[in-house]
Amino acid sequence: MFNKVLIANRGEIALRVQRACRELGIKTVAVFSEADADAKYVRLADEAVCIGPANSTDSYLNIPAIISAAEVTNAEAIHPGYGFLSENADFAERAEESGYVFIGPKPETIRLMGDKVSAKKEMIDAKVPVVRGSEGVLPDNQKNILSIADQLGYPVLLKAAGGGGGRGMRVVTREKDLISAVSLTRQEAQGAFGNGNLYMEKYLGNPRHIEVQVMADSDNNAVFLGDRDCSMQRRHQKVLEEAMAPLIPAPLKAMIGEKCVAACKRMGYVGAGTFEFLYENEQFYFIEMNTRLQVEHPVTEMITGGDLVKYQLKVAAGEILGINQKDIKYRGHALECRINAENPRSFRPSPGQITEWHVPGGPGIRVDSHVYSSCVIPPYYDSMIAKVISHGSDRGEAISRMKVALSEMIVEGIETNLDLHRSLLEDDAFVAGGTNIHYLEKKLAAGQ
Ligand code: MV4
Repeated sequence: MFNKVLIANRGEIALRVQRACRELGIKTVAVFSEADADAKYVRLADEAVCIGPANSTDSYLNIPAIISAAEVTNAEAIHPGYGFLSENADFAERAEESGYVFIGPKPETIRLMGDKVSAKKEMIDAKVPVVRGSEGVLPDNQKNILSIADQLGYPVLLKAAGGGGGRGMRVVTREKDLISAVSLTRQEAQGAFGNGNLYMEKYLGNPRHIEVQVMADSDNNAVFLGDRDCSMQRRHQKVLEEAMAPLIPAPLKAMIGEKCVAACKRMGYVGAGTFEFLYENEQFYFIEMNTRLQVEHPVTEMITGGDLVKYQLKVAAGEILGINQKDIKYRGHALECRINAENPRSFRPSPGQITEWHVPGGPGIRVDSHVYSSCVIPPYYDSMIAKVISHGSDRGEAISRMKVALSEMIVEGIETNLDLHRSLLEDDAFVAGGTNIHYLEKKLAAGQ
């Protein structure tokens, strides 16, 4: 096992990774920007290195500064967390060239999944079901583009190969809009990702967003650790997640899980990964793969009893996973509410000083947060300040426990989305389970 790991991230995930390291007897190096000098994760780390000014471009995205921090502290490995450089293949490559283990899949795997066209091709080859669409990159020829859309039937969705997570997409409902939509989306993609390649898919109207968690070691062992439902979202920001996804037949889940495992083995995947699917009319359609640990990993940990970060550290150090698929047992149900520092009506970030901070507790409650009373939430980064996770013997108990938890939670000095979560937990459609990706936005638009 490693002696010392550098954590190339901030906030709650920096603390989460630090805790796993400490359990395994690994020393930790925190890196921080000038805005995070007083952060909890900085104080708790064995060592801390300032890597630049508040702006993430100059600090948490500054590859040379992070590699230098690893050099001066003699770290052996780098954990990228989520966001920032976690899915940057160049960062993974440069870390390895400088002699550090990147805690994640190989750079070529990150690159393969980062290009959404090559990712989709890989899944087709691995027999993972995908959304019907153009085979590969859209051609330049207008007639060919029109004929692909004609075969799929409208509406179609244009997606950028360099996009992902909802960036670089456009729905086209009529043939007469297609050509201008292609050139506009291409221009936007070229500007945003430096890659004008597009692909086209049949647009699914009312899907759910279901994802499968996988974990693989360097000896080509791979398992899936159940699934999550992340349909409750607004503008591609997840709000509330759960494991497992409700109301999906177990045999269908087992089938899709096995296909994800086969895909991992086929590409020599190492580490934690997530296969994202759309789920509509009892069918799964692959959309993207995330080659990192995800924000919502705790709900999977609650139902499986495993520690995903410890698994990541183990397989990165070259140890075998040591878990067989048949030994993975699912227990109960878990929910995660993302608590954000934001205005409850405009959803704009609400940074500032937290004057009162009381976190909930009790049976089945876990709070992952880097926040403390009197701390200042800087305006430069993501507005998530805590994840409240509940676990119960079934979905009903997980909901009840979450309601009690949120009724105890007090955050003062800044605005939060706590009331949104409280109302969602009382929402009949949410309580019934299985709401689709548009549900929350429609509910908010209706002013509920
Ligand atoms: C889609 C889709 C409908 N049909 N693809 C958005 C994020 C990116 N990961 C893929 N996304 C979508 N792809 C087809 N063929 C609808 C979405 C989508 C969505 C997906 C997951 C979670 C939230 C979403 C919100 C809007 C659109």
